[in-house]
Amino acid sequence: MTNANGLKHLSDLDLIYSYLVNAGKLGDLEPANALRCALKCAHDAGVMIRNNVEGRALGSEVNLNTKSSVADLVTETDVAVEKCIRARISQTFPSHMFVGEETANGEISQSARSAGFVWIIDPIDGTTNFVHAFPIVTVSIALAYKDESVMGVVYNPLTDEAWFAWKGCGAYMKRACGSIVSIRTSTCTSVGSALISTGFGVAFLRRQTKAVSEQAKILEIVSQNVKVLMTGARDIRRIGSAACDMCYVAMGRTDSYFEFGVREWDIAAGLVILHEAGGESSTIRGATPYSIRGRNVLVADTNALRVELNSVLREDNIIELIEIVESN
Ligand code: LIP
Repeated sequence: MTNANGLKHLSDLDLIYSYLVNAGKLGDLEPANALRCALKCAHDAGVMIRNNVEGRALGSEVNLNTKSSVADLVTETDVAVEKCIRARISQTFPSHMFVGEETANGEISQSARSAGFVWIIDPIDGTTNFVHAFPIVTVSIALAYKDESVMGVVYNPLTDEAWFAWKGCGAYMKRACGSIVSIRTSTCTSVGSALISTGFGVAFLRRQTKAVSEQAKILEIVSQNVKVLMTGARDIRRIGSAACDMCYVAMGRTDSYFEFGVREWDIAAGLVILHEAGGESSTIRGATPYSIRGRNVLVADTNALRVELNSVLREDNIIELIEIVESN
């Protein structure tokens, strides 16, 4: 059964249990209840996002603000979507905690993270795309238990494509037509045959700060890596949503993705989906396992491609440079 928007209400389908056949209870949490809640939140958030974009075609405006720089955008819809998701989750799971880009980006203590459930939310990943109605806009919802990510849900309401995974149970995609399929990464093993996506970190490169030399160094490293791929890879893509980048690698649409400056909410859900689809992750210079609170990420379909990229891409001390820029 599909609704008018083409998104199967998985919560209405027994199918959901078939995706979680290997998932045991976590504390008092039934995985199916968490996944059903996340998919319903993603679907309802998608309606808010799609209505806003379609409303602009009829003349309504997008209410736009900036955060850390003129390139770091936030809209009323970002905040409204995150509040809506948090309210629904809190209603179902009142003891659970949140990390969210717009309303919950303060620190949660390590002891709290290690003890319970934390939902990690990016209400609109690809806000610049959303503002421009460029159709790569995703809602990203992850769940971590005792500081280990166990569930990821990513939904693009503008293409009506959704991806979801539960640790140990595989990764799946709900296609625009409504069918649900299991997904696996591609089998590319060399940079020369790879389609690779990345981001340029314009949000911190465009900050008005005194750390001009650090910004110049970041720009040099980012540009150097793009140059290496322009001559070495089959081609490069920049789609503007880290969560979607991760899902594209998970389903084999691209072979690898890397970016400096990502945040936990950008990648937490996509990382579960990518790993369940057989993908590999590390920092850009190869440190593994990748921590979702890191600031630079590289994911690939195979270990061979990841290792080759680790050897040709520069990372230098970019995290320190980002922290200097962000603290100025
Ligand atoms: C976006 C990331 C993307 C990055 C953008 C932006 P947001 O997140 O998903 O990878 O390149 O600059 O940070 O801010 O739209 O949620």
